[in-house]
Amino acid sequence: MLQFPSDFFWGAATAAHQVEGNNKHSDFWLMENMEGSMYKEPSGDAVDHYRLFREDIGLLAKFGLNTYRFSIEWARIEPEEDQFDESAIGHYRDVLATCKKLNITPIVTLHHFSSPHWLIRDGGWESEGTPARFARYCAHVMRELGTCIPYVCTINEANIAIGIAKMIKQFESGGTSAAQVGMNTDMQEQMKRYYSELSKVFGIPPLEVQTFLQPRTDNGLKIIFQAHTEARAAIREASPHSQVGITLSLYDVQSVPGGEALAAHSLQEEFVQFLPYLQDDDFFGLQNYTREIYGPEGVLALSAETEKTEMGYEFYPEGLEHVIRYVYKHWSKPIIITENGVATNEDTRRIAYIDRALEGVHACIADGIPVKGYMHWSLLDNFEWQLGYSKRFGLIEVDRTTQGRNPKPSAYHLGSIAQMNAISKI
Ligand code: GCO
Repeated sequence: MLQFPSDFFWGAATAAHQVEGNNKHSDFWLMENMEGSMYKEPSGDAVDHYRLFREDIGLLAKFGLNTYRFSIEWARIEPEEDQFDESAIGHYRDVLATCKKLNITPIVTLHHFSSPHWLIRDGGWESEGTPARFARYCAHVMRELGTCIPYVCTINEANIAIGIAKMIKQFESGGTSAAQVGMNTDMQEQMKRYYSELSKVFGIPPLEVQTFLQPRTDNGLKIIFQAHTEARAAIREASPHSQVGITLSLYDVQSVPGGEALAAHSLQEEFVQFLPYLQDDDFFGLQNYTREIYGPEGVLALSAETEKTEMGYEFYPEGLEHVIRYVYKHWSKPIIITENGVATNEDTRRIAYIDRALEGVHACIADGIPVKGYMHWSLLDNFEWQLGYSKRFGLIEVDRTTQGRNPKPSAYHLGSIAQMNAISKI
């Protein structure tokens, strides 16, 4: 058995909008429910985690895991600008209390893709006012709940806009990449309709609609950097003991001869350019799902024989080890794997993915890399954004007609690895 450090965080992750249900004050709610929505289906009740969180965290503990990464929903805490909802704070206080009761360490994310719709009406993620607004919300949460939050991530996948811009460019130039499988076809027409409807529902001109999951201008990128640094300062002031970080989504970037420059450019854009803004962070949240191989013309298409996940990504758990080693070249503070997982309907493949990914994590730790925890994405099958409920990332299956939970063997598998490590230390 692989021996991990005794204080290793073994966990699973969720994001509020993907599991809670009825996140009605968020931008996503408007986008999912509007005419001509690009969403496969609306999130609706999701998997009712807002009501069933006790059961879900109870299951996580029962599997043998010791950490739960979840997000607090800005649109619930501050449904209208500067109006904070005490009942939403109370809800998350209960979630944190449940973790405490079950000896589960919470890792809290303060922004996981969705934003309050008022923020978008006011310029969203291209507005100079957004960093201060985000920091004010973070300060409020941390003043209220910080004593129960040991680890906090400001922004989830702060680099996602770069990946989205790349995906759109590749799509337009007729290329293919793992990331774009699952996107709707006829993209330009859809985008036109989408933007005109967006404009209607947000009540602002189409080009002013700037949600988080859109390509960013250089100015928008600066706003993200600033949102993180201002939030970090606000969190430290409100809750000095909480460890602060960010999460970035990173492919294992590889190249074949002729693709080296493009691969290096990709790493620069998606990772290296963020580093100056993270120097004061306490940890780095690393998220990885697969690899991308660059050739002279861009990302190579996957061959027909390649094993693919439900997302159309290459099944490649070894990517995690490679990305950890790459990050460590630039980052010597603690690393937490805040997401890693696979969309599949064959749970045996999830088990294989977990085992192979953990072998890589273990090898990194053995080489002295400070990896402090592994959060599997995801605790529950959930709302995979534009792709709706069709992608199964969960350790727990959910019957959305009854909201009944059915843990998969992979849940017990991951939990038993955690448990064996805990027991062997006694
Ligand atoms: C992300 C998000 C998650 C996704 C997951 C699977 O990484 O995009 O953090 O919300 O659901 O990655 O695609």
